[in-house]
Amino acid sequence: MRVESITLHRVGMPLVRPFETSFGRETERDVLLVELHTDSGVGWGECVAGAAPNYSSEYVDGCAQVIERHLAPLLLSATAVQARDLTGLFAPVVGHRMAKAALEAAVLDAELRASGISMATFLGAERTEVECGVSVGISPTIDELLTEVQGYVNAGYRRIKLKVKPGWDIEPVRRVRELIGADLGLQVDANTAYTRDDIAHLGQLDEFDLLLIEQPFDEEDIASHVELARVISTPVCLDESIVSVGIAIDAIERGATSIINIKPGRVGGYLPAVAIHDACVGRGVPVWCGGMLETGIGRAMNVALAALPGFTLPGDTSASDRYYREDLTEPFVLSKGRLAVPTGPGSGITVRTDLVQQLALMRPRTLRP
Ligand code: OSB
Ligand code: MG
Repeated sequence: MRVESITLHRVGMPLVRPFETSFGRETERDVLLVELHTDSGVGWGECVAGAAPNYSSEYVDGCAQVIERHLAPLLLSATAVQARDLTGLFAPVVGHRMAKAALEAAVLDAELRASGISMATFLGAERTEVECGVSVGISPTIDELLTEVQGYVNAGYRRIKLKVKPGWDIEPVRRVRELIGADLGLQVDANTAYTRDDIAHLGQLDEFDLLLIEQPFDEEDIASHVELARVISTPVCLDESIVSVGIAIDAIERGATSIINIKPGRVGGYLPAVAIHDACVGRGVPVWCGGMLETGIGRAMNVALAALPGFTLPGDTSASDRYYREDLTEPFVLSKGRLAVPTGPGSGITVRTDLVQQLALMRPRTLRP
């Protein structure tokens, strides 16, 4: 396949409600989309970077620039390219995994559409639907949190994830556990908001029978996660720290993490995500599919990934209406707490280019050889 042009779109997607984490509050998702034209058809990819570099060092403007100046020229100069060649092709650019992943997704989509194979089949999916959880932001009050959680329980979500931070942890978790009862899965995500000094404090979470505690400490601080895992019974799960298969294996072997959140954008793409999945399966470590408030474009591929056999915990693969009033694709609709894995070629969805245009934050930029 030869890439003829790469068009970068920037879309402002209003969220149905603000999403607050320990690192910030978002009311609109600023999304970078990649539209690839090749000699065998079109492909789309979504970049998961946020507007500000507060979840990871990557952010939307930076991704757009590294794609435009460094990655697109490599892709546009390749005479024949497949998704599996991209790690090598992009190797001269250090890091910038979210930018690389957006291009990888578009290449995969184009390549699979051209050969009539679904993303799910290509990645090795074994299920036709996936169990869904929902990630619940920090609320102004516990009462508002309980109302929001009750809405998700009523909608059928299979597990609840609460965002926590110092000052918003033990009490909200206690009240939500009381509300949802003992049988529904509950977990927390701190997005690096704690330090090693908080280990005893975090131990208080053990009484709530949580599925896991996600990334309490800094992304580069594997050692503190090892310390925490030694003293609490709640499993420790890493998100931000896991940027490659090598780091995943190291963190597992050191005892820092016993469950891994896999986000394709964070690890450089769907193929690296599958490599981490395989490494985890080989070591008996369960994985689940994280989310970055994706539109239907990224969601379709995440749902395909989440259908692989090692994804044994419900993911942050929620329905379109948990995020957006109108999605950029046909909506993903929850049915009995599950989403159906798309079956069509490539990601299987149809991009609503009218909406991409309507919500555009800038004029699309087309890059050619
Ligand atoms: O840490 O998992 C996270 C959203 C943006 C950045 C980081 C995270 C999240 C979520 C939302 O938790 C997951 C989703 O529903 O897409
Ligand atoms: Mg997380």
